[in-house]
Amino acid sequence: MPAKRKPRAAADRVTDQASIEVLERAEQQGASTAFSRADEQGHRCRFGTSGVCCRLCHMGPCSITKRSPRGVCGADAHTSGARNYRRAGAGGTAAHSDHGRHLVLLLKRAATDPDGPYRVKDEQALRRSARQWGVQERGREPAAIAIELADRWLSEFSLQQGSLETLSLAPLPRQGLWEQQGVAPTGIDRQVVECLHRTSMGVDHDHRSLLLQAFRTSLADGWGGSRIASAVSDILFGTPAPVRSRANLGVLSHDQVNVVVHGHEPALSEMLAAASLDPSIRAAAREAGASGINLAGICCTANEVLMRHGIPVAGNFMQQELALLTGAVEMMVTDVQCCMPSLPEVAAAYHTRVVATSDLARTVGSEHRPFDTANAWEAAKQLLLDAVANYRDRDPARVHIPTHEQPLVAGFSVPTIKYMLGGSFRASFRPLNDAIMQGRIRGVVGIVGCTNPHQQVDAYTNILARRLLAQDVLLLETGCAAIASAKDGLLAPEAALEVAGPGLREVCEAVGMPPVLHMGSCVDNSRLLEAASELVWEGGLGDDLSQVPVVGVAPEWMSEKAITIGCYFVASGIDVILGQPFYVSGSDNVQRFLEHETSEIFGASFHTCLDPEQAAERILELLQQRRERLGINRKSERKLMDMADRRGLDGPTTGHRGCHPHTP
Ligand code: SF4
Ligand code: MSK
Repeated sequence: MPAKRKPRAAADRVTDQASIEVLERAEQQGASTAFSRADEQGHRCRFGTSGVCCRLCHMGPCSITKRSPRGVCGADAHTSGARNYRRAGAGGTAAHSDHGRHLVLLLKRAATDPDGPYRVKDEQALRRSARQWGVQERGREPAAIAIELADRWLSEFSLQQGSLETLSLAPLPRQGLWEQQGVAPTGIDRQVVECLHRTSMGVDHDHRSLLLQAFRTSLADGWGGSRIASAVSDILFGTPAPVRSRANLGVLSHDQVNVVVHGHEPALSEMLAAASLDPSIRAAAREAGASGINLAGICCTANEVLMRHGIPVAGNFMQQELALLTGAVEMMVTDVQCCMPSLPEVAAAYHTRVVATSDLARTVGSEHRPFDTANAWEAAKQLLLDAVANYRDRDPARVHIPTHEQPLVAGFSVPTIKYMLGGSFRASFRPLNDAIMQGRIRGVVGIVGCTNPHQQVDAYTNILARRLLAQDVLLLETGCAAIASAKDGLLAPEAALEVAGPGLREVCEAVGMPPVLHMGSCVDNSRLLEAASELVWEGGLGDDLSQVPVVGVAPEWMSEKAITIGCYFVASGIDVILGQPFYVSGSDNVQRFLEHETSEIFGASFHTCLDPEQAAERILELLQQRRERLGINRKSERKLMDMADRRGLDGPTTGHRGCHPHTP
């Protein structure tokens, strides 16, 4: 048994004052949290963290060490490390892509049942997707387009041969590279199944072959399942546009019924957002003695309803238990992914009800009320009425809501960014490309991913974000990392502009764009690929994603989904910085492949930087290297470009919009 670690003080576990307050109280009360359990777990098992523990068959488990360098079957550390890595990546692809599948099925249901609770909310988004995926849209009714598109997308999951159609949304040179390297994925489901098959006992043992399959499967998610999920969400619920809101535990209310949505899939939370405005529900809340209903979110369900409705965010991943520990939550509604099994136990100390609403996700101790999209409206209203009824059981003496919250602006989809940069008639990335070429902006960095109790929550993300902004780097953020920045005040445009370097500030002020753009949930990392592709098509920054000055960072990741996201970024040609290492250190071959050989294959690789300052340095180096290769390594004076200049950008090495066959 590993020795317990000395418990860390609340201020060493979390960064923001709201979380420190709640955690200190929880510790005084002896409440168990993921923080205390991480300490109780002690030092993490070195077989597990180095990737050399194999449990794939019942001749094992085998621990591969210097003294016993092979498992019972003969698998060495390289086979074991690569198999474990690939299985984790398959889990990530399965999670995000299944989210996408559920949404496609919902789109089909909405299109075929005009009297049902869901409908196409954003016809422009539908027609945009139709053009991108090559579905005839002119002269057709939205329902017909939606049905054909949904069928097209469903076949991306079940495709048995040939490459995914959605790969055609990537720049052409990248598509060619994937074909040439044999990593262009076929059907999303088939990729996941193949991962499980190839990693079962006695099948694929070559670490290169195993790892290439990991990248292939991840591409099926990033350009397939996740990209489809974001597209359908926009069609059904609206393309995000800038919206003001607030973040941190202070958004919970003393005098309203607090309902917290948590998880990932937006189908129910969208209905809850609508139902929370229903006069009958608000009247019920008043009758119960509350002044209204306060809907708030945790994790990526929070990001979904924030992006489209401005619903406030109570917190990110490591704040899910803390929200309950305020004693002020009437109901937490969970769907799938990142919802800790500890929630019902934490809630049991208060009046809080935890309701699990997905058939996929039961948790012992929570109420299981699977949600049927056919009567979504009634289900959402009933959940809110039950939360209202629970308000009377709140014990004000046990409530502690921290006062801390931060204002924010979120809601930056790619069409919105284009609109901000160019207006409705000339929506384009041109001003951003020009600013990067002139050196006013050094590059673009995507900060994504989770929070992790083994790190001081949010600290890495926030230190890094501030360093990069000061160095004129534009930040695109998603998931729990975006919530970390929100709590740090960096999603308030005025505050972020104060931190930004002079070049970035000048550009952002000129075009009216904040320097940190919250682009959505972790499934919306596909939007970062979309934005990077726009930089390529706009011209002047190379003709492939491996050339544009863009880097991805997962500072405090913990989920298998982060492995998948990292892999599809790297396979797309975007370097990725990890704040937490992969569990592969037991195999130098696997490590070398991920950190070096990928560079030769994809033009990008993984870089582990445990320290945010070191990460900032590495990122600036990587951006600089790309700038040097593009020949834009010097800051130039601003020059307004005329048509002749712009035509000059369409040379053979600059890339142009024509690279993308379906670009509208
Ligand atoms: Fe051991 Fe091989 Fe079985 Fe893994 S697959 S548990 S290394 S015998
Ligand atoms: S919720 S996967 S903790 S980002 Fe998407 Fe946050 Fe990571 Fe879950």
